[in-house]
Amino acid sequence: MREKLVDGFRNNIVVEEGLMAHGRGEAFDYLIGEKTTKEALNAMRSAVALMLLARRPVISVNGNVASLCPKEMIELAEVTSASIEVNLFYRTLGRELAIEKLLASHGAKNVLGIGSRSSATIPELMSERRRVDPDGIYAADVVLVPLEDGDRAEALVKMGKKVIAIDLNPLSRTAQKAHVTIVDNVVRAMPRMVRIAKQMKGMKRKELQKIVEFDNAKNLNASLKIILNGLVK
Ligand code: PTJ
Repeated sequence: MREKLVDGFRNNIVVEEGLMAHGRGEAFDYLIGEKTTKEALNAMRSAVALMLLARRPVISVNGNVASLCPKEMIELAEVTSASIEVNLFYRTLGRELAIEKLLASHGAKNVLGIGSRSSATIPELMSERRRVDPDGIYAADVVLVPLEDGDRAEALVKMGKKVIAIDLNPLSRTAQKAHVTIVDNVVRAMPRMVRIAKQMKGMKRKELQKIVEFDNAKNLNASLKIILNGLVK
């Protein structure tokens, strides 16, 4: 993972802050035992059901996600019929184009959010992440935001979108504000979600609606307990 991120950094895909964010994630990953927990799996099931039920699901991609798991992320988009949008906190056109090229080399066809395509604005958000694609995040009903900063997760919720987060820190603002939070490493969560999506794809909407039902606060507390127990042990 570190090598992929350093490569991404050298190729203008990952930013310095992304390397730091990874270090924070690693610390939490050690504490949850570097494995997918039952709680994370429950959250993934609810998240995938939400995506399959959505009218316009979108996966938001930043530098870290593009470097760590491009293939699996594209596969998840395909299975759930989601759009892929590049949306960067530290936005530069050069980085957007580098990420678009990387995703295209893994088979992504129509990557949203590049350059002037991001002409819509998320209200109340000051960072560069406020600029979004009118055909992507702006119009989405469900947005998957792996490895996110808290402000935008909160702003998307305020816009009435269902937000799914993948974040190793159950206490982060993103984790706390999202409707469904998967406390797991993005490199384990993405392929697992692909498998779950393939299994669920044939299910009736009613069955999926039952799976969507999910208590995020309860699940986050359970994830936090795993971390605390890890520390005690
Ligand atoms: O590529 P950009 O310009 O959009 O910038 C991306 C970063 C990651 C720098 C930006 O979104 C950012 O600053 O994010 P934060 O606020 O540092 O939040 C990142 C969160 O992801 C933290 O809570 C980390 O614990 C968590 N995290 C880090 N690595 C992983 C992770 N969660 C899941 N899987 C990981 N591999």
